[in-house]
Amino acid sequence: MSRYEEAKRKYEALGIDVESALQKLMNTPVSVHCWQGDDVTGFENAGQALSGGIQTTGNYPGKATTPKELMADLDKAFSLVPGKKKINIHACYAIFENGEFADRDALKPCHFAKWVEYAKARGMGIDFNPTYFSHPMVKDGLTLSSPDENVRKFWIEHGKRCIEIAEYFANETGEPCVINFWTPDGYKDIPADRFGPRARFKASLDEILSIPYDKSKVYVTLESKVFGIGVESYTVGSAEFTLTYSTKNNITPLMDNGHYHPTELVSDKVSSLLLFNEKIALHITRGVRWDSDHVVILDDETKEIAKEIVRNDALDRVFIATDYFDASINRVSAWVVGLRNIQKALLSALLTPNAKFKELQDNNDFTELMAMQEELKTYPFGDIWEHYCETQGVIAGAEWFDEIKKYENEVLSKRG
Ligand code: RNT
Ligand code: ZN
Repeated sequence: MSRYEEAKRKYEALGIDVESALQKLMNTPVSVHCWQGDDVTGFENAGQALSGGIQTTGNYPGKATTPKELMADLDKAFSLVPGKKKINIHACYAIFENGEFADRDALKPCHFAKWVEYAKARGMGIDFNPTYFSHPMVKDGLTLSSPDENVRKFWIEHGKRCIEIAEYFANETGEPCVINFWTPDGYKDIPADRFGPRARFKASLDEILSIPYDKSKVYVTLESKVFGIGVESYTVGSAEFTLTYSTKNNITPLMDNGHYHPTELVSDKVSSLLLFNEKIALHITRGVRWDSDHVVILDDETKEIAKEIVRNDALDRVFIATDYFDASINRVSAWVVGLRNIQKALLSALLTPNAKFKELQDNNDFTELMAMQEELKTYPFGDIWEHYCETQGVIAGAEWFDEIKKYENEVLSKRG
């Protein structure tokens, strides 16, 4: 009997249907953030530093600086990760040709035709993000909540243009497009008026969402945040604001697990949001003491988030996306490690006797629940994982890293 067969029997003895777990996993899309590949730089070449209170640290050689390089790096990463993927891009990754340029308030679908071509050739959908940072029209750290009407107008227009582009992605790829709104708006120090900026943000969002779009193809999500670098005291798009706005306006709330106070856990929030929303969205990341966007590892919180999705039968109600950026290590490897870990976390949740565990909880049998949960941790998960990778045509074991070394030698190290 193969190691897989043996492992499968063990899980089956717990009442788990392993084949169906693998089937579910391979059909669950994970939206892969393109911005890990170039430290959130994009292609506008406007010489703008990364702003918005987010930061990449590190200077590992080989960063992608052209669409061609970024796409090649994405391909390398995709080849080492099992499961269904979508590609998640930001507006600042527009691809201009023949010396053409369009500012953020004038972006058109044609500026993303190359991404559509890329996605179609790989049978992938595309998710999208308007870019409300790294731009001279971010005035005093503000965009949609700015007291300056011209600033607000510019960014409202950007939002509208991006919704149009999102619909174009959905139409072209045949897969719905999740478009996430996140703005860095906030203040470094204690504000004198908290209400005004939020009222302006609300009005700006209302205006953006007033344009017609096909809600069966375009899912608008709104991401909250607690603070950013240089924006420590007040964030306009706080958790209360974005949750209430999303629910009231029938859009989708997005939680990034780096965007809460360190003892707050997104895994605990998923169930509440699922009760009140048809769909919810996640940015999976790893904050180390702050919203540092370290590479996702197979830690307890990542596994707990996966459990909440799986045991609430919500794999088709949660838009799962990655969002981290580490410039201190090989960027392709960073993608692969984080994405494999999300697959592993989901698989591990799928290989859990969730119904049985719920029953133990409801019967107040916390002794057995603890004993069983701890026993499960040393079940032969790795054998199922390896089998899953093999069926997906992806290197199962640590040898995937040889591919990274090869790619670094042959491609990344040759970049200026
Ligand atoms: C920032 C948010 C946001 C960005 C991306 C680049 O704190 O997490 O999602 O990381 O839009
Ligand atoms: Zn995020």
